[in-house]
Amino acid sequence: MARAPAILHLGRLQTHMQNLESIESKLSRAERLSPDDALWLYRSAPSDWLRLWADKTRQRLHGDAAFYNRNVHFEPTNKCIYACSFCAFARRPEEGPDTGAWDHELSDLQALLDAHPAPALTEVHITGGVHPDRGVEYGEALCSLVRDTRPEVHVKAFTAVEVAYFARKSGITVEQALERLKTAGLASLPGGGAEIFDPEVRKKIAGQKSPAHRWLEIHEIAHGLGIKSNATMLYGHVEEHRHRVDHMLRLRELQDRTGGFMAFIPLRYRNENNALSHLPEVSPEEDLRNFAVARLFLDNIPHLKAYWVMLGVPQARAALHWGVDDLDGTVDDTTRIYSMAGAEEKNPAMSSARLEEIIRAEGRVPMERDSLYRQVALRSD
Ligand code: V47
Ligand code: SF4
Repeated sequence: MARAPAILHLGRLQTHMQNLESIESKLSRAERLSPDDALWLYRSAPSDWLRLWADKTRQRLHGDAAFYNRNVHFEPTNKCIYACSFCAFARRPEEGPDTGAWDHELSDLQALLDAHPAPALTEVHITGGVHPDRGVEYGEALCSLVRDTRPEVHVKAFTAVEVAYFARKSGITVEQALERLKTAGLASLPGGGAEIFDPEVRKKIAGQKSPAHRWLEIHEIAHGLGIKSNATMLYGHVEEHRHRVDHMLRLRELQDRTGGFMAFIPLRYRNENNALSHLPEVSPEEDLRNFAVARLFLDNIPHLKAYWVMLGVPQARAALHWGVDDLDGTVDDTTRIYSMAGAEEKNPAMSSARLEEIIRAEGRVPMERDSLYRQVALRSD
């Protein structure tokens, strides 16, 4: 009687070691991991081992470089026809400023640009709620304002969810909408709106908005038009590890076809002021493990970004040792999506000097990049 548990324990230990060795052997040959491997990593890989292999993989891809850029966000409106249960940012379209709803004018974008004269800025990231009255013409107006007044600034704008609505509202195809936006100055798509692709989970957290296949299709169309993009994953709410693996697998498959994704950005669910506030947030360790699994599984998306605005600076710094090579940018206190949902950074802003100092303190070489990850010529602030 007493021996059975010991034998079982030994058997489990052997299986554990075999899995570890098999995955290690794949990683040492830079061979692709299977979805089962990724699931096993989430559930069973020792944290020290995960960190080590994610770091080695990052080093193989990028050496000592850690990237950042000079960017601001413009959130044109937080009025939204959808009501994602994790979202603390959106307001109903009929709500007024007394509830915290806003609706900016084009002149507000101009004022933001004027407040950041060259060379303070290489990118403006534009995203917001899905406003019922706004079609592609509005998106074009925002893009062309940047193109006409600040041609050196890259416009990364509109999630696939916003693009889908622009097309629907204007009675055109997504391809036509993206072509028009590109002509107006759109240069890349941000990674938002992906959430979790699994239909059951998506129904619970973002049931009304574009389904997974639509998000992926819009990015595929964008890539076909020469518009690069990013991809996010909102995790740590009601999903399970298998849903994260499924999410990353769908991205990996699309990337095999197009090569259009530049960066993957895991976004840890923050639980303040939304309909899922009863859910706890994942621990900092789970957060770091998630970065590591992403680095190891997504072998064809070059960059892994720790969005410091969402994570807080200490956790973003730690993530640099778990596979991350990019910290996003200076931001300069221009986004509210995360502070409204409980992120530590209430007025997120960092100078490029501070970003560089942080990167150096973690033993890495700071590399200012443009939005397509080309190195920006060195210059002083
Ligand atoms: O899609 C909203 C997320 C995303 C919460 O492409 C939340 O470089 C956690 O995609 N807890 C939009 N996350 C932001 C985004 C992004 C951010 C930074 C860089 C890039 C890039 C893209 O924000 C949404 C959603 O997944 N989000 N609410 C929340 N409570
Ligand atoms: Fe609207 Fe985006 Fe918030 Fe969903 S996450 S409610 S689409 S602003």
